Amino acid sequence: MRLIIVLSFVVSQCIVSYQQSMTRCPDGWVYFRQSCYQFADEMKFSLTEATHHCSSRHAHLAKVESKAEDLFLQDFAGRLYKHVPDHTFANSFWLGGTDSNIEGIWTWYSDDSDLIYTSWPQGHPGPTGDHQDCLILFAPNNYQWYDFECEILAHPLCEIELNVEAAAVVIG
Ligand SMILES: [Ca+2]
Ligand SMILES: [Ca+2]
Repeated sequence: MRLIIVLSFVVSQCIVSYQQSMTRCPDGWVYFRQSCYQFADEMKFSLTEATHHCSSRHAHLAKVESKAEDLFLQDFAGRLYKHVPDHTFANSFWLGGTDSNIEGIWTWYSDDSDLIYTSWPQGHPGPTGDHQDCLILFAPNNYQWYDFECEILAHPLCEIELNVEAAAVVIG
């Protein structure tokens, strides 16, 4: 009985500390409006690999829900720009949007929700049936949203939404 009580205490403390760890950003991540972001510009992955990279850090590829978030991500990605000759995707970042389930219907990987906010430039997303089913911040065009093949190599842009309620408890 005593062992069970001790074990449940340990488990509950682990859960509490995990929730509390999500009230602030991991080291090296960037904070903006209740979310943490990792611009993994030292890595280049296909969409599938980038998704795994983020989930292994309890995160997901970034889900862009507002103009403010969009501009923040574009601006920060732009500051990381490095000159790499003749490499189209050298500085581009994966976001977590896709129309691989139903061509032309874009959803977010993280929760399967539809894209409410979008900032596609003129001409994007491209015509349906073109196999360009994944979403990147495209460096050569000022980090605007572009749809590309999911197999190209780009940097993962991971996001963790902070646990605001837990943060309020910790702060309170
Ligand atoms: Ca977001
Ligand atoms: Ca498509």
